[in-house]
Formats: sequence, structure tokens, C-alpha cells
Amino acid sequence: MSKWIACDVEEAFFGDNRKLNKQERKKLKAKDRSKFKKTDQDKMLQKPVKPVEQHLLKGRVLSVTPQGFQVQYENSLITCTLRGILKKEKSLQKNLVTVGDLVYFELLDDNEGAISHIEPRKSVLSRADNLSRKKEQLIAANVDTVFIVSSVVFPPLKPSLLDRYIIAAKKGGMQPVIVINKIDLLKEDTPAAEEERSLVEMIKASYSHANIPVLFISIISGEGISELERAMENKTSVFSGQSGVGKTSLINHLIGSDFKTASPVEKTKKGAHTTTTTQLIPLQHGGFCIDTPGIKSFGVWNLKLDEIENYFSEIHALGLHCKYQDCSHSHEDQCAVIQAVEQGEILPLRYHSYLALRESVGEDYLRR
Ligand SMILES: Nc1nc2c(ncn2[C@@H]2O[C@H](COP(=O)(O)OP(=O)(O)OP(=O)(O)O)[C@@H](O)[C@H]2O)c(=O)[nH]1
Ligand SMILES: [Mg+2]
Ligand SMILES: [Zn+2]
Repeated sequence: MSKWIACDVEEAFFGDNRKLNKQERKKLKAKDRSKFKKTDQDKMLQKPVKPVEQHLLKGRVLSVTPQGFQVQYENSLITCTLRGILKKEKSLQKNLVTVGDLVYFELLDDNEGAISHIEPRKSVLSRADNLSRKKEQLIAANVDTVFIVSSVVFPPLKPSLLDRYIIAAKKGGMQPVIVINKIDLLKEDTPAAEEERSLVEMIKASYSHANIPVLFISIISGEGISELERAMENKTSVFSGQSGVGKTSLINHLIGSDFKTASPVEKTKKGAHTTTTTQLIPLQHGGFCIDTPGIKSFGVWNLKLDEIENYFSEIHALGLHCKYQDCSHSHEDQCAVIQAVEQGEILPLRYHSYLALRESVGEDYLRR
């Protein structure tokens, strides 16, 4: 994570999107000097240059668009390409530069530049690539807090996603915070609301037990908004979660912006996917927030079977009292965890999520 990296312009910009304008691709390809200056490339690989020596400028990646990396430098926005100089032989990463990265670039034109170095990251939120699962997809870098945003009723709570996000946040060096939005809808007198009320209670109990903060929010009633504001102060926070849970609405409400949100007609539809690019938004009173497109599923990158327990603190603590030192807490006799679940000390929600994660990671191992 701390190595200088760079990659092919095309792959980083377009990923799997083959629909992009051919001409635009050609234009960008022409700018990619890595293809032509092989000797430069070798030199750079042997000895990375010091940015100051090269008069490079340092900026922050605000978004990644088909036109290039949008880099904030002082008060201007520079559209950058990537230099291929430090290309790794075969990278496990789908994208090598992401939103929130601090980069060194050379100014080529008025508002155009070429990135040659990336500052080592303080933290990074990533996921297993949706399609192949064999590549790491970076979502954002240099983030302090991951707001795991869910909503009640529309779309309903999906507890299985929470623990995956919590693990990805902790693994990447960030503080996870669960945000349950639209709690105004809990007051409705419908079977759906009734069901969600008990699930919300369970989540409250389970995660306070696990020391993960849970915020209950509504932009309609204003509940929880000031708590959320406090949690964001002078920090970089990323809003992540399913489509339609209200990530962009929350950001608009908090900072007075006008980013596109789902219309009332779309909101009952599953996955309107209104936000399509991840973007870093500088906050007036310090810090940044990052809006992300809604996800359908979330796989933790590079999660090992024997690592899972460490991310479930209450299971890990009790696990020290099991008969077998390498107890998986799934079927063994004299397992302190299973006993605690039976006695209600470990909440079923978390225990089942622990088992489900073990199972999914186990399956991946078998497939490889
Ligand atoms: N009742 C209620 N509706 C809300 C609340 N917050 C957001 N909504 C509605 O939820 C819908 C979806 O909001 P968005 O902000 O577009 O959701 P998103 O998470 O950004 O979705 P994607 O960009 O698709 O990932 C909109 O119609 C909002 O009006 C809330 O607190 N209460
Ligand atoms: Mg959105
Ligand atoms: Zn056990």
C-alpha cells in the first residue's frame, strides 16, 4: 500500500466500460507516454524521483471521470492522466488511483496534467471487484470514517451488509459508523414498519455490544442530524451503502448542496442508482465528505478465514474460553461462543453474520 504506483491510462480510466467514445479513448491513449518512453520508464523504476526535484505539484483527487482524474490544486481543478512509469508487472488492483489520493503531477497545459506519483495512503476503503473477485477495487483513500448507510422500509434494512462494511473499514484503517436513515418511516402503521422496528432494536443492541456506533437519522424529522455533523467535523468521511438509502440526500441536507437524488417516484423502485461517480466534496468548516454510487453487494477484499474472528470483538473475547484453541465456534463441543449465543449474551444477528462470512470465504477458497 505504501509503494509508489502508476498504471496504464486506459485501464484506469475506463475499466470495463467499453461504451466510451472511441475518439476520446484515442486522444487519451496518445497522451500516455509510457508506451513510447521505455528508457525513461526503466530509469524511474530503478530510482523514484523526488517530487520536489521535478517541480511536480501536489493535489488531491476529487473524482475519476471518463475524461481523467479531476485533481484539486489550490483553487483550480486539473484534469490529469497517469504516467505509466511505475507500472507493476501484474497488478491485483483494478484501479490504482482513487478518490482522496494525494498525487504529484506535472502541469502540461492550463488545466491538464500528468500524475507520476501517489503519496502513500493513510487508509483505503476497497472491495473485492464485483465481477472477478480476484481484483481489489479501491473506493476511496485517506478516509477517517466510513458511514455505513442503511435505511428502513424503503429499501429495507439488510443486516448482512453491515459486517462486511465494518470489516472493510477496520481492515483499511478507518472507523466504521452505522447510519440508519429514514427512521421517520418507522412510525408508519404498516406490517413492514412493524418488522423493521424490531430489526432496528436488534441492530441497536447487537452493535452497541460490539462497540460500533449506530446513528439513527431522518432528514424529514431532523433526528440525529447534529450527531452526524459532529461525527464529520474536520474529518474525511465516506458515505457508502445500497442505492436509495439516502446518501446523497443526507449530504445535500448537511452541506446545502444540490446533487441529484432519486425522485419520489423512483424511491420505491429497487436500485435507482442515481449517483454514478464517487466524488470528494470539500467541507466549508474543514474536512471532506465522499458520496459514492449505491452498491448491490459488497465483498471484503482479501479476507482470510482465520482473520474473521478478530473483527467480531465479542465473539473473539468469549472464544478464549472454548475447549479447543482453534475452535471455529460453528459446531464444536464445549464452545463458549455457542453457549453464549444460547444464553443470549451474543446476539444472533452477529453470530449468524459471522457464520455466513466464514461460509462465503470458505467457498471462495474452494473455487480458487
Ligand atoms: N422518508 C425519508 N425519505 C428519505 C430520507 N432521506 C432520503 N430520502 C429519500 O430517499 C430517496 C433516495 O435518496 P438518494 O439520496 O438518492 O439515495 P442514495 O443513497 O444517494 O442512492 P444512490 O445514489 O442510487 O446510491 C429519495 O427519494 C429521498 O427523498 C429520510 O430521512 N426520510
Ligand atoms: Mg446518491
Ligand atoms: Zn468456540
